[in-house]
Amino acid sequence: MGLEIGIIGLPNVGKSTLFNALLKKQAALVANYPFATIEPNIGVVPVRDSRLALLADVVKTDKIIPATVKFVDIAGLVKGASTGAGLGNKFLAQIREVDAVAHVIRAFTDENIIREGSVDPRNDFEIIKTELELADLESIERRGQKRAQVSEELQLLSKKPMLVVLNADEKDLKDGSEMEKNHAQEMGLDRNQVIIICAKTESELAGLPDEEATEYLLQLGVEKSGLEKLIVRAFELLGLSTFLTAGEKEARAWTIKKGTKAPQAAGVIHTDFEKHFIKADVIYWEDFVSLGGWTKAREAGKVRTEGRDYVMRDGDVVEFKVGV
Ligand SMILES: Nc1nc2c(ncn2[C@@H]2O[C@H](COP(=O)(O)OP(=O)(O)O)[C@@H](O)[C@H]2O)c(=O)[nH]1
Ligand SMILES: [Mg+2]
Repeated sequence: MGLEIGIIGLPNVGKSTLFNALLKKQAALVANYPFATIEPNIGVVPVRDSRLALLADVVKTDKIIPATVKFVDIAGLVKGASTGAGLGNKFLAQIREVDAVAHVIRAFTDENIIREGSVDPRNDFEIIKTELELADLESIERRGQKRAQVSEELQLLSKKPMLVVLNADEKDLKDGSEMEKNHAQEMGLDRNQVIIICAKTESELAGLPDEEATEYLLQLGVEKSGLEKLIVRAFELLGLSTFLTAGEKEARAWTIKKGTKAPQAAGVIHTDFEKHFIKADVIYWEDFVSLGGWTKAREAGKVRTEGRDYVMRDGDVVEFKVGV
């Protein structure tokens, strides 16, 4: 199960700048793990997870496969889009397909860059929200059905889980958390739905080697890059969680919904694994690392055997036993 996030927003707010930062990250990922064909408006980036390197070290493998997030650059949203020619079908379909939308809003100050329809964060937020609601109404009318019925079968755009990405000035990052809180309040959103980033800074960070990027972040007075923060918040918003596998072949992270039980988690690795699930050997990653891997952990009696009803915990290292 991969997480998919669609990037939307008015023109000239920094969507492409942010997306290009993503593509730089993708280039680094592809260098290690060749992907199949990739479309120009799609960027797949790794989810940073420091646990993987520790696991890889213990099981003596060089191969680390992080969980990934797929970003889709969804262009074409302007004020009046839903009333005029109507939002393009492609645009609507793209939004429907993603798990969540990241709504980029301009909050940087640069007089040289024209505000194309953008006024201020609150207003821009309302414009997009209205367009999505109008698009929903239009599709409801087109169906000619009763609203209550339709809302059940239609995936309403305005109900999509949403993160608001405020593209601010670099100097704003340091006190980002306060700014996030204030804007969230103003927009009537949950505090965790608003994220301050600086797209320009992201673009620079994405081009740097890890150590230099860390140094840069330190200078800015922030812990995580904007992209990392965005990914973490999206996981929280959608209630996602991660389990891990570690063997001779690779150390790997897998994305599941919180509350997923062992057989369904096994099914994320391979659909047959769910069908033929027998049991799961489970140990928390910290214990796995401190004990020194599967064999020693088993000798110490720290590996639990769990059955069909076991609810996976974030950070579990698992070996699924499946029949044939
Ligand atoms: N000062 C400043 N300019 C930015 C920032 N992000 C984007 N821009 C500029 O704003 C303009 C529009 O950005 P772009 O990413 O193309 O916007 P899009 O239309 O939403 O894709 C470009 O000239 C960018 O260089 C930022 O964080 N700070
Ligand atoms: Mg663009």
